[in-house]
Amino acid sequence: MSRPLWSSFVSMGQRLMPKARRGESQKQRPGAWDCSRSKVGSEPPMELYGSYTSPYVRQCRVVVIDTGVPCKLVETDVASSAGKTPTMRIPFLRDGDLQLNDSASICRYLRERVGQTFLPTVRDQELFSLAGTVLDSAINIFLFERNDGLLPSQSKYLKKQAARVDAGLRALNEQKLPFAGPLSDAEIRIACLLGWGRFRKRFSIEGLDNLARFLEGADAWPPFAETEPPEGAPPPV
Ligand SMILES: N[C@@H](CCC(=O)N[C@@H](CS)C(=O)NCC(=O)O)C(=O)O
Repeated sequence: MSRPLWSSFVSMGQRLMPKARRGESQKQRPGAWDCSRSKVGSEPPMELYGSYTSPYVRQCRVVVIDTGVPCKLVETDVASSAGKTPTMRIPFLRDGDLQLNDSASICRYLRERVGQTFLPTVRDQELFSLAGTVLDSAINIFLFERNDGLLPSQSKYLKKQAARVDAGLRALNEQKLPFAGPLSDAEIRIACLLGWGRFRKRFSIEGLDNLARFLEGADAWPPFAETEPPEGAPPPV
C-alpha cells in the first residue's frame, strides 16, 4: 500500500512564525504588480485584494501577468478583508462598481477582457475542480490546525480531508500534464496547489513523478515564477 502523502506533514509550530518582518518580505516581491508594466489606456486599474502567499490569489496574479490586463494588488489579509466580501475570504476583485469574490470568476473576467476563454473544455473544468478540491481540503486542514490547534489525527472529518488530499494528488499525478509553460487555467490551478504545498510544507509529492516534473516546468514559466510567494512570508495562508 502506498504511503499517505499527508503523513509527511510536519507540525506547524515554528514554521509559521514570521522569519522576516513584513517589509523584508516585500523587498523580494517580483515586479509583476507594477501596473506600468501592463497598463494600457488611462482608466484606473482594477484592484485585486489578497496576499502574496494565498494560492488562489496567486492564480489570479498569474492570469493578470499572462493576459497583461492592468490590475493592482491591494495587499489584504483574511482578517482585514472580512467586512469587504461576503465570502470573508481572499481574493476578491474590484473593477469600478463590479466586485467578484472568487478566484474562478476573477480569472474568467480577466481572460474575457482580452478575448480568451476560461476553461474551454469539460476536461479543463474537471482538472480545475479536482485541483481546487484538493486545495480547499489542504487549506481547511491548515486553518483548523492554525486557528483551533486541531490535527487530522484528532478529528474524523479532518482525517477524511487528509485522505482526500492524498487521493486527489494521486489522481492529478495520473493526468497528462505539460512539462513546460505556457499553462492553461486548469494547469495553473494545479501549479498553485503544488507551489503552496511546497511553500507551506503541507504535503509531499515524493513518488508522484509526473507532478514533480510538471512543477519543475511550471517554475520555469515566467508568470508562475514571478508570483512565487516571498521567503519568510508571515502566517496568513
Ligand atoms: N473558492 C475561493 C477560495 C478562497 C480561499 O479559500 N481563500 C483563503 C485564503 S488562501 C481564505 O481566505 N481563507 C479564509 C477562511 O476560510 O477563513 C476562491 O477560489 O477564491
